[in-house]
Amino acid sequence: MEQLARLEDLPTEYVDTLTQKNLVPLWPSLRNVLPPVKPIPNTQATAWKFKDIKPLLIEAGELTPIEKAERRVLVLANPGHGLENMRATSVIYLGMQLLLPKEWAPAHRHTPNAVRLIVEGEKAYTTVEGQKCPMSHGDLILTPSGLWHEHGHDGDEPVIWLDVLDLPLVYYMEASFVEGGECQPVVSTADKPNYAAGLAPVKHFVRAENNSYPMMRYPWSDAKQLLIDLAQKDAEGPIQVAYVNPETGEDCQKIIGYSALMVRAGETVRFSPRSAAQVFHIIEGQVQINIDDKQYDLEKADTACAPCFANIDLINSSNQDCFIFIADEAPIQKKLGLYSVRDRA
Ligand code: 1HN
Repeated sequence: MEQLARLEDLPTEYVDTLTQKNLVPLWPSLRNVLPPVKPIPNTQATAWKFKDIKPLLIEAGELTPIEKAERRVLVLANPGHGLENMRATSVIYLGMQLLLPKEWAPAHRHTPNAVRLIVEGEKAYTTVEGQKCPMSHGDLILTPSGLWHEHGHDGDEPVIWLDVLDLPLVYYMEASFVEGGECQPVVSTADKPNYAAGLAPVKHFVRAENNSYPMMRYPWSDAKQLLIDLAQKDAEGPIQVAYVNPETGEDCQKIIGYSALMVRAGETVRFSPRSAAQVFHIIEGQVQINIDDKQYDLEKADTACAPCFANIDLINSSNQDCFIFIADEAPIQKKLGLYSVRDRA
């Protein structure tokens, strides 16, 4: 492609006049906003070790009472976006949250969608629109856009979880805001439908918009068992299951996709380059992740992110199966017609 003229090639006076009139010449920036062949991501391959995060999070628990934090979180920030912008990718926010015994993180609702993936500890819970969801290791709990949620803790050890939000995108769209409230009344969940039965209600009246989130808590024990069953049937990998809305079979949230991947002992999973950036969080086991020319050894509770169109290998050279939680930007990219997958170089 032709090299285009630079800003410095224009007379300073002319550029100054443009600036005064709120005008900008396109051609010096055209190759930046439309790079040839593939995007030039700000997102850098980055890994965060839980053994680095945990002591700092526990220290945050000593330094800042929950009343002064509301949510006691250390954000996993990608240096390629500038740490202060609190992004793991251009769409995905990641944070590790600490709740100490008897603490309570008050109810609020906001426009960004969130999920929690429980990392450590027992007997904390998230209440979503009155539905109390117990938190155990590896469980996924949804708090979709606009739904009230709060966290409490009845146990006697610290509880830590990974928050994943579409905050960077929603904030960029100038659509991010919160409303605060009081404690929510807890409603009974006894009459909640059991979607594990493989049945869903037939909708006799088509609603203008189906905005429902029928399932808020995805227990890890169920997801893990499904992966193990699939692995027994399928000699060829990769063994991966998506967290879906059980009524529609679609992605469980609208912007970020969530899935669980099993990398069996001795197995290597090679991902084709794709337009959506991805986040990997180790639920159980250990794995080496190669993201283009970077290599990280990930253990339980470690987290890494990979930019768009990266060549990604997950190598499990241990003798234990590895289970990985994945968040990616595919749902929003598919809705916008931007999603693509390429062959490995
Ligand atoms: C939020 O609501 C929570 O409810 C955690 O636990 C992290 C980060 C940004 C915006 C809202 C929570 C958050 C958040």
